[in-house]
This record gives sequence, structure tokens and C-alpha cells, in this order.
Amino acid sequence: MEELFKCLTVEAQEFHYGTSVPEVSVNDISPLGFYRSYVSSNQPVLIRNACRHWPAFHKWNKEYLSSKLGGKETFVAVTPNGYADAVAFDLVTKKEYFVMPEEKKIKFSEFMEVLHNPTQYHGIYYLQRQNSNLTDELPELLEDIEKDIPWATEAFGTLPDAVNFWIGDKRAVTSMHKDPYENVYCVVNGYKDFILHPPTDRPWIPYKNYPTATYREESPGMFSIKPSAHDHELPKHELPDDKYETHEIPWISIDPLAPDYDKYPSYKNASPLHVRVQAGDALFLPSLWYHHVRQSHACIAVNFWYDMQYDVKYIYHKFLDTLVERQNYFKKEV
Ligand SMILES: O=C(O)CCC(=O)C(=O)O
Repeated sequence: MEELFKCLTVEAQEFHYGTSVPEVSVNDISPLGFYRSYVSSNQPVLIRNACRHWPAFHKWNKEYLSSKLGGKETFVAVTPNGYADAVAFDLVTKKEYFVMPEEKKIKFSEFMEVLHNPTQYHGIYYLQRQNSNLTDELPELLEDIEKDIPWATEAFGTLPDAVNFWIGDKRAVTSMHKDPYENVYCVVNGYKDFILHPPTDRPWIPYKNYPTATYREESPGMFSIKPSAHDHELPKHELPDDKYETHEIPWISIDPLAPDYDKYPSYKNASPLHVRVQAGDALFLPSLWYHHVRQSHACIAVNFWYDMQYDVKYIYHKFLDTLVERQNYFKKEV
């Protein structure tokens, strides 16, 4: 089976995805061209100058955002290590968890103060709510951007499902994951570094089930990992259905910045693509692509999540997922 998976990776790379993310100018993008060349073939592309014409490109800096949003309260993810929604080892319970950030509700001006004086504060701050926070929580900023990406909206035949606003510390990292969305990711200030894996890399991406937990800052700079209430010691078959559902979450255990090849030797077979998205540009990140994201300090971004189609590509990806799961199961058995 492993040989077949290797063949899949090589063919996907040679015939289709290549070894770098293609680039195109926004002036050369039409809805039909975008759909034909990138969406339907599940191919990422860097779109130069996609959001350079937004007023936000010139306006969004510390002073402007503070005067516009200063007194407003907002939720910010705070972690000891920059990793919100990632796997971490808890020294107290000696277990690995999928750990979510502490969500602090603070004034935007306070967040700006922390962001611009990071050494004077404890914890790593990242405004990264993924619930359409730009439209729902920060509507004051909407006049500075377009409400959607016109060529993408026409290509997808629908408005975006969510528009998210991101601003954070350079130490804040988004761990490897995939989303069921077509993502148009626009950088307004600074840059973002993406590591991408096509869905065909699934056999080399290690998943494990982790109990969930949340960081809590007990005193300045002292974080503990609080297992979720449902992480009790009952065996799964004794858990009520609703608890069973949320007891564990499958997450990717590899850190592509420092892969542990002793633990995950198969990851050597994967075919990552690296791309830096500069201010004014956008990355089209197709649904189900694995991504890991870093950023320059106080980088500001807005992304548009469009619903994905549950089409034949999705069915093939799911089939591959099932094959890999089966193979891993039998490997453990022998
Ligand atoms: O910008 C980031 O830190 C993460 C972005 C991301 O994961 C997404 O847009 O799906």
C-alpha cells in the first residue's frame, strides 16, 4: 500500500501541483479563469495585488485601528507559546492534549498596547476568532475593504460564508490543519508564511486523537492546561453520546518546522509547498489543503471562507482518508 501512496504523491506533484505555488496578477484573473485554472483543479495560487486597492491597505496601522476601535472590547487568544489550537504536553497529567487558547475579552487599545510592546507583557496574543468576526464583531472596519472578493464570489456563485480578521504576534503560529472551505486569504499589512500540503499527502500526515483542554493564565505568565470537563477517565463506551462526541479530537501531530522523523518517518514522503503572502496579495487556498501559518509581527489579514462543494474531489479525498485510516489500524494490529 505504501508504494501506491508514494506513487500517488509523485504523480500528483509531477502532473499537477508542482513544487511551488503559481502566481498571477489580479489584472489577469477573471471569474471563469479562476474557476477553471484553480478552483476546479484544487490548485492554490498567489494572486498579486488582490487587495492593494482596498483603503485598508493604506489606512490600517496602529494609530488608525486604535482610534477606530480603541474602547471596543474584543476576544483575543492568549497562549504561553504562540500555539492556539495545537497539541501540547501537560507536565502535570503527563498527557498530550489538543489545547485551545485562553480567550481574553479586552479593549482593542489594550490589545494594541500588548502587541506593540510584547516584551513588557506575559503571554502571546493573537486576534484570530474564526467566526466571521470582521462582519459580526468589527463592522467599523468594513468600509475599508470590499465585502467580498468579486471574482471569487462570481466563480463560486455565492457570497462568503465568513469574513475573518487576523492580527497578532510574530510568535503566534497556526498549527497544521485543513478546512472544509475555499479560502481567499488577503494580507493587508506585513506578511504570512504558509506551508501547504495537497490532500494527496494524507498518507504522510500523522493524525492522532487528543483529549481537549484549554490554557488558563493562573497568574501573570503562569499558564496551566485545563482538561475539558468531558475529559474524564470513563472508558469511551461508558460515556453518554454527547460526551463521546466531544471527548477527543483528531489533530495533526507533526510540526513541519521541526519534524520528528524518528516518530513520523513517513512525513519524509510528503511534498510541502512554501509560500509567503505579502501585503496587498492574496492566497487562494483550496478546500482540504493542509496548512500551517506563521506571520510577521502585527501582520493584519482578512480572509474569506466560501462554502466548498461536496463533489467528486471530496469523495476521492474521503476515500483516501479511509484507506489511510484502515492501513494505520492494521499496522497497529500486527
Ligand atoms: O492566519 C492564520 O494564522 C491561519 C489561517 C487559517 O488557518 C485559515 O485561514 O484557515
